Amino acid sequence: MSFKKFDFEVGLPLDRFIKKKQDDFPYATGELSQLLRDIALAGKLVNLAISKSGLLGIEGAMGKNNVQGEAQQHLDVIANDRFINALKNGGEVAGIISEEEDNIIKVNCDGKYIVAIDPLDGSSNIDVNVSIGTIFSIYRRKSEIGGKVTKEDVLQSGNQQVAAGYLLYGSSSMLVFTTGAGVYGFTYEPSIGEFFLSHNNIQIPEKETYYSVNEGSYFNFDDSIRQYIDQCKKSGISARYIGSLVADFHRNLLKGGIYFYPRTKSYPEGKLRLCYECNALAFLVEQAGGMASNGQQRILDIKPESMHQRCPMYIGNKSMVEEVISLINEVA
Ligand code: AHM
Ligand code: MG
Repeated sequence: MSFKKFDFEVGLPLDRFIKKKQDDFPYATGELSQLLRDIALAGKLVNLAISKSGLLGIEGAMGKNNVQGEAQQHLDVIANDRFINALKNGGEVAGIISEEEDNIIKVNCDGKYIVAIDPLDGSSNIDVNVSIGTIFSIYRRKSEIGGKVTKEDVLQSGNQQVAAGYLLYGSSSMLVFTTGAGVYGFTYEPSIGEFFLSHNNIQIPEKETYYSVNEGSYFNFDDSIRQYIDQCKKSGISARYIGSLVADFHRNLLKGGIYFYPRTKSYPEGKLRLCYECNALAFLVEQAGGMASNGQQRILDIKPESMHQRCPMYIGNKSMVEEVISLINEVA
């Protein structure tokens, strides 16, 4: 399926954008538009919680009380609750899978959509004021409306996504998403509580600006990956690694580069989760003219076998992803 890409006026509020673009959405019934609004609303609430976390004492470990004697909650638990509640209240969603929950969350048997979400990604950065994010994928359900959500509904390949995106909680907070017709970025204006279009039809630059990988694991990577890293260094490509997938991905999407999390000795399948981390970013990067692979095949074509399955990921500029894949094949 391919849809027309449009250039919109920068500064357009998210709601107006969604309304204008509705005709371009697959299944233009308005429900997907509403679902995106629900996600944006939960994103605002999470943004608020993050910006106050130091004051409210919710950034620390659970089991302690905050300064007001209230039980503290981890921000990732808060984020999970905010998104689940927003999606429950919205009514468009039949089922959710979340990094924070072992099982499928059954929401509304009359809902048409399935959401896969990592409510707050970048756990090592949550407590230290470094950018973190939310990642989401939206699918049409496969089972009949009115019935129970099935495994088949939640274990769809990434190429079945009807929309996907992320929220980045950083120096500015942003919502970036695609519905299969280009990638659009909205910056949050907290004083009036609105997202405005700031990044129109994002395309990843061809320039190989950055490589992003946790080099602390260098000696735990396969030879091919070590060779690729050495090659990046010899070419003088700058290294950038935050350890927050959304922030690392967002920077490379705007500046050009590759992010990768290969298999390691501790993570033989890689660390990242296919259903609610890799697929959404793979959809976005392809829409932006880039590429995402697990080293063997296109991320979007992998058929998930379980909800929390992990997968190696190489994502970013086509030229860089192709180069690392060819080394993986050569050295294997
Ligand atoms: P999380 O879902 O527990 O936060 O783990 C995913 C995160 C990604 O945001 C990040 O890219 C990666 O883990 C960093 O891992 P590492 O610390 O091993 O480099
Ligand atoms: Mg995560």
